Amino acid sequence: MDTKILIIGACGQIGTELTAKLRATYGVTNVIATDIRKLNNEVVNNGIFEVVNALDYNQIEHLIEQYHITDVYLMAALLSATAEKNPAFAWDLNMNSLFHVLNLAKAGKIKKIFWPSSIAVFGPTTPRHQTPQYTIMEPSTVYGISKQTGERWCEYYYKQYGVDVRSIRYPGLISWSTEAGGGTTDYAVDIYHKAITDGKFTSFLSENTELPMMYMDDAIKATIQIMQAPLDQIKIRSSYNLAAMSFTPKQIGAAITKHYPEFKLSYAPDFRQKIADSWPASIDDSSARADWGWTNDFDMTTMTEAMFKNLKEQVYPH
Ligand code: AKB
Repeated sequence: MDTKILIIGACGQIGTELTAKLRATYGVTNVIATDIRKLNNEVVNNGIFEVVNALDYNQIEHLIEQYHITDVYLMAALLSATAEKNPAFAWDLNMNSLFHVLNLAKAGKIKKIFWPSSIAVFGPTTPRHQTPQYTIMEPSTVYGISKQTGERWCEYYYKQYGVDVRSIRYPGLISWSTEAGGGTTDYAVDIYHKAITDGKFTSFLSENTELPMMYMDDAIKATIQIMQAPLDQIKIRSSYNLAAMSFTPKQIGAAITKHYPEFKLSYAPDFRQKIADSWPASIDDSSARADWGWTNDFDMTTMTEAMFKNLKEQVYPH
C-alpha cells in the first residue's frame, strides 16, 4: 500500500519544514497537511491542507478515512515555556491528541505514528552530561511531564496492541524559515535574527547555560529516517535520545561574532532559566546511532553559516 501521510500541526516550527520535505519525498498528493490555523504560507498554499483541531477525534478519523492515510505525524503541542503558563490546556492538548492517534492505530485505521518527545523528559535529578538513554527521569515542567507520560503510553500501546509508534527526544531546534514558539531553547533561534536586524541581543538564559541543540535539517532527516527504518531496527518504543551539538549562549554569541564582529550580547534570565537548569547539558544518543543509523550533518559552526546564508538570502534579502 502506498504511504499516505497526515501531518497534525503542520504550520509549527517543525511541521513547516517537515511538510515540505515529506511532500518532496512522497509526492504532493500523498501528504495532507493540517493545522488549527490556516496561515497564508507554503504549507497551506503548496499542497493539500485542511484545518484540524488535534483534540477532535472525529475530525481526525474522518480525514484518515477520506484520504486513506497510513502514517500520522503528530506535531501539535504546547512547548515548555507556554505550557507553564497554561498547565491544564497543555496537559489536555499534549496528552489527548496523542491518545487520539494511538487509539486510531489500535483500531487498525493507520499503520504508523511519529510522535515527538523532548529532552524535557529529563529533570533536575538526571545526570546532566552525556545523559544516557535509560536514566533517572523526574521532569519538573508540565511539558516534560506530558512528554514523559506520552513516552510511557507509546511503549504501552506498542507492547499491548502492536501499535507501530516511533519517537525521538528532540533537543532545542534551530531553523531559519519558521519562528520558534513557546520553548526554552528559542533564544538560539532569535539570536540569529537579531544579529542581522539589530546587531545586539538579550538572552533570556544566562551566559553559561549549556543545552543540547540541533539544526532543523538534521531534525527533519532523523524524523523521516526513523519512520522509514525497517521494523526490527526500532528497538526502543518510548523515545530515542538524539544529539548533534551542545552550546551556551556565550558560545553561540562567539560563533555569531565571527560573522558580525560588532554583535553585542547581554543577559537577562527570566522564568525560563529554571526550566533550562532542569535539563541536560548534553545527550548520549548512541542507541539511535546503533539501531537505525542516525548521524548528524551540522555542528555549531556549519549551522551558523547555514543560518546566516538562508536568513540573508530568504528572510532579509536587503
Ligand atoms: C522547548 O524548549 O520547549 C523545546 C524542547 C526542547 O522540547 N524546544
